[in-house]
Amino acid sequence: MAQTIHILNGPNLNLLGTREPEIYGSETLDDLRKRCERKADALGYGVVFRQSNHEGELVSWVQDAREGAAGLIVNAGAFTHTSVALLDALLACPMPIVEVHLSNIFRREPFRHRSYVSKAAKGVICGFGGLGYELAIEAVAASIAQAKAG
Ligand code: CA2
Repeated sequence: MAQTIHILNGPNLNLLGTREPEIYGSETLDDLRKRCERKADALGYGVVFRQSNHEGELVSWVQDAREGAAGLIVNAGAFTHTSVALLDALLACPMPIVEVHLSNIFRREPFRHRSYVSKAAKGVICGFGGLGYELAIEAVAASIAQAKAG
């Protein structure tokens, strides 16, 4: 069975494609899911793709990922900038973690410049819209291959 990459999306990302296309693009979350599934499949991975507006649910899903995921991609939405609980859950994960944001958070308001997630991430991709998720899958796959090679 294919190894899986878990992709977790935080609050309000279910609204993608309905508002603020100039910041977040015009793709819906379902478009992003399909994009991720195609990319992961091409690299030999399965995908678990989830979104929640609730911090505790995201924490539980990070804990689920500890059990079986080969890699983890997180767009924690606004919780990126606030959640120590999410950071603590991520720090307990042994697999490669890549943080992704659709927008370039460093070109935006100062409160978006700080990320708690980054401390647990191997790397961060931001500002490339939906393409960033595909880049994150490539980065996770490369990190897994690198770890296997020793
Ligand atoms: O750029 C990103 O991916 C963000 O994680 C998106 C979050 C924001 O709080 C972060 O600072 C950066 C917000 C997602 C909200 O998405 C919406 C999409 C369409 C309409 C309304 C909200």
